[in-house]
Formats: sequence, structure tokens, C-alpha cells
Amino acid sequence: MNARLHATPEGATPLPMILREPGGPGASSLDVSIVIPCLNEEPTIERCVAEAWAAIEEAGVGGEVLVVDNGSTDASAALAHRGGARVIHEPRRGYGRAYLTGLEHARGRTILMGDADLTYDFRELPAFISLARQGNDLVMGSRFRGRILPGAMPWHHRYIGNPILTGVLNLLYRSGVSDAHCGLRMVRADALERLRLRSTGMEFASEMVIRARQARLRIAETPITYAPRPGGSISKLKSLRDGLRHVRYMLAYAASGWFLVPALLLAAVGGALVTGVGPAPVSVPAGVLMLVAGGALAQAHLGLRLYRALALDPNERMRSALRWALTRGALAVGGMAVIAEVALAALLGETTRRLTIGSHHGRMFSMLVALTIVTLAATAWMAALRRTARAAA
Ligand SMILES: Nc1nc2c(ncn2[C@@H]2O[C@H](COP(=O)(O)OP(=O)(O)OP(=O)(O)O)[C@@H](O)[C@H]2O)c(=O)[nH]1
Ligand SMILES: [Mg+2]
Repeated sequence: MNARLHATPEGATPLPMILREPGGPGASSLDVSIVIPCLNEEPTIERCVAEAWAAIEEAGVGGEVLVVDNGSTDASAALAHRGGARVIHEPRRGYGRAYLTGLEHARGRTILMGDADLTYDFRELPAFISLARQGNDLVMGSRFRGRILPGAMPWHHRYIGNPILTGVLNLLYRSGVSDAHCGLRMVRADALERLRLRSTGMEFASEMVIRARQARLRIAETPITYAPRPGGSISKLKSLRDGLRHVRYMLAYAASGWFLVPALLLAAVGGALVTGVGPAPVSVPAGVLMLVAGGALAQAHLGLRLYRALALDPNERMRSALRWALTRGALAVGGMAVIAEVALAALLGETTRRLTIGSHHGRMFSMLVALTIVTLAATAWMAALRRTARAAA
């Protein structure tokens, strides 16, 4: 039952209608919290808050509007406050960071999440609430199954970025959603603990879907309309950087088989082509290429797993052990391996010049070159990870 109460947020200008349930602002006493992350959204934030309140009112539910000000340097926070939002300050930047803080402070049984740029219509709230009430833990909006108004999404996001990122996510995690990066979504408060969200950047959007799948939560989606930003509003999205953050996150949690099976196949076929063992005729260049690709895949997998253990799912004991291994062990071993391989390759190369091309030594030489490339790449990876380890420390 949602008895409606007219109340005024502390210190704010009286609002025509703020809907609260009886019993005060106790945890989960509200049907919905609309959480809006906000970084310098002066042109739109006040209207956005007003629309959020209008949506709550129209839906006839008890609710609150929470704006997480992410260190805005303009008047966003004051405007959000004036619009009647509860404003929370999170000075540490990042789309995910802003949401993590917002979700922590939200008091609703369900939480509707959406941008501060007026591109999403909070009036679509009833469809989300109804799906959440049917037991869905995460309700995703879908712009692709809904409508994308002219000028709302640049063509490279519409036809390249979003379909590829959603496609990869579905391939790796079978989430079945059609718009993994839609910013309008709802989560049930009682599912938050199982989601264990952590990402601080834009990859937070992927993380929610991936974690929901991993925790076997129920995911549903509803078509929504995506509108262009009004004039003066500036996107914070950096397509390439943010896209790569999504890719890195998705790959870091992907099952090992996605890397190791092709790596082993490439190594086996490459080895056979170089050495001439097996039915295919010797083809050193193709074989070397395959060996290098296989090695690179295996390393990428290792690197991503280490990145996950160090930065994404930090576990203190694991982190210090890895840090030790990365700073001392792996680098020393990697360095020595490179020196040994280069020396051996030089030696064999010299021998090969005196022998006929395509000889056993020639093939061995090619394999060693491949191994050297792989080891050099591994060492570069380790160095990069060492930096990650330091940053995560
Ligand atoms: N990108 C980004 N957004 C932030 C950050 N902190 C808060 N936000 C808010 O998060 C929301 C999403 O940012 P947008 O720039 O709209 O990103 P987007 O929706 O993926 O990109 P568009 O399609 O261009 O709107 C906005 O309401 C921002 O104000 C941050 O550090 N980075
Ligand atoms: Mg946006």
C-alpha cells in the first residue's frame, strides 16, 4: 500500500508533490529510488530531476530522487537540489563509482538508474516496476528493441560499438539482452548484494549484466526510447577508451576455454607445420605465425586473469603474492628466458646459414624466433601488470 505524503526534502524549495510512504525514510520503505549520476550536467539536471519526480508521481508509487554529484565543477549539484533531489557527493570520478555510491544510499526496494542528460525518459518507470515485481532482479531498457530518435546515437555507436559490445557479451555470457549498455535500467535492492558490483568506470554497465548472469539472477528487458541530448549538453563518453574498458572487463571474466582451446589448437597446428610432423606439408611462415598467435592468446589470458585478481576482484593475500611474483620472479625469469632464446636463436641462425634452407636447424630457428617474440610479449605484459599492481596497491 502506498499512502502518499507530501513532504519537502531538507533545505530544498518546497515542491508541488513529493511522494513518500508512511513510516518515514527507513530502508526499503520506498518502492523506488531513481538514481542519477551527474558530472557537469548543468543544462539538463534540474529538468531531469523534475521528470524523475513526475514519473514517480504518475506511477503512483512511493519514491525518492537521488542525484550523485560526481565532482561537478558547474552548478549541477545546486540545481539538482533545487529540483528536489537528495544530492550525494562522490568526488572520486567515474560512471561506476558514482553509481556504486548512489546504490549504497538508495532506500527504494527497486532502483531505477538513468543519465542526467535527458536522453532517457523516466516516465517508462511503470514497465520497469512491473517487471521487477514479477521477480526479475535486473530489468534492462533496450533502445534497439525500442526507438532511437534521430540524432540520439551516433552511427558508429549504433551500428558498430553497441552491437559489437553487446554481441561479445552475449557470446561470452549468454545474457540474451539486446542493449547491454543501455543506461536506463532497474535493479531490485535485494539483488544488489549478490551482484557484488565494483567497477568504477563505464564498464560498470557490462559488469551489472555479467554479474547478474553469474549470480543466476533473473534478467528481463523492456523497449525504451532514446532521445538526443538537448543543445548545450555534452557527452562524457569517450568511445574508444570506454569501449576498450568494456572489452577488457568482458574478457577478464570469460571462461578460460575461450582462450586456451584456440591457443592449444594454434600451437599444435603451428608446431606441426614448422616441424613437418603430421599430414600437412612443412610451411614454416604459417607455422610460426600460428605459434606466435597461440602464445599471444595464452598470454593475453594469463594477463587478463592477473588483472582481474589484482584490480577487479582484489583479494589482499592473492594481491601481495602476485605483486611479489610479478615484481621479482616473473620479470627475472622472463628476462633470462629472452636472453637465452636470443643467444640460442643467434647460434642456430649462424648454423642455418651454413646448412641448406628448410633444414631441421632452419625450422628450429624459426621456432625459436617465434618463442622469442612470445617471451618478449610476455615480458611486456608482465611489466604492464606490474604497473597495474602498483596502481592497485
Ligand atoms: N562518463 C562519465 N559519466 C559520468 C561520470 N560521473 C557521472 N557521470 C554521469 O553518468 C551519465 C552517463 O554519462 P554520458 O556522458 O551520458 O554517457 P553515455 O550515456 O554513455 O553517452 P551518451 O550516449 O553520449 O549520452 C551522465 O549522467 C553523466 O553525468 C564520469 O566520471 N564519467
Ligand atoms: Mg547519456
